[in-house]
Amino acid sequence: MSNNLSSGDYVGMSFWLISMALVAATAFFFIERDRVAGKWKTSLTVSGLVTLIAAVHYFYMRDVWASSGESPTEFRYIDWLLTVPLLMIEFYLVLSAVTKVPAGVFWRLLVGTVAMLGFGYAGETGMMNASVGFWLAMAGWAFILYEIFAGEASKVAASQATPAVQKSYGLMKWTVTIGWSIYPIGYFLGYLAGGADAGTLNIVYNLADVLNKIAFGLFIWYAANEETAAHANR
Ligand SMILES: *C/C=C(C)/C=C/C=C(C)/C=C/C1=C(C)CCCC1(C)C
Repeated sequence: MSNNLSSGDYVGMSFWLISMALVAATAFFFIERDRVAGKWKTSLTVSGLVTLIAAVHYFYMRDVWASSGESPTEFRYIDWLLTVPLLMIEFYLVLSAVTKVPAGVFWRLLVGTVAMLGFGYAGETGMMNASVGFWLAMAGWAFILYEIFAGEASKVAASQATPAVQKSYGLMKWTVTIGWSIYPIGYFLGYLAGGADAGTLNIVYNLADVLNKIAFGLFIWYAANEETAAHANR
């Protein structure tokens, strides 16, 4: 058993690279928080918390991988359990920075996220039949997608958000659709379609996290900047 990276362990290296990118992103979001208008600070704090929580998990995940060559499923799910609800709540925060948003939006996003992850974990660890867990988790994801594409959140965004917020909302929404689809595909291949190569799966998850955690935060940072500049008295 070794906790070091061996040359040629590209999966281990991707864990290490992403860990560092997450640390840097955390510093960036926390420093930039100082520069944006007051009502944007919470969104940037949450972006920084997401990358901070993920960075710490990545250090541990890399160790699991480097020492055993196994997928760090437990750490991934604990990371998701903390970061995914925070990412979802960003939709509420971003809209709240420019308009009044009904509390139901916040709760529906949270409930959909928790259901998605809870059923996914139950299915993946054998507490529940793997396909039943998968489909229930998919229903949780569909519920979230409905809210942000056609539900109250989307209506608030379309009718009351500024152009910069609409742009960032759109990018966030497509990230949750396309970027997030990587995880159920991985689950499907790994548990329902006869198994996937653990190394490939981990590299794909690691790259997906760059989009879903770091780029997602940058989309919010973009709106925060535009709105801060638009309201600056110069
Ligand atoms: C930063 C980490 C993120 C954004 C992780 C997101 C994870 C998901 C969207 C997982 C979704 C799942 C399904 C939709 C069905 C199968 C079970 C899951 C939990 C893999």
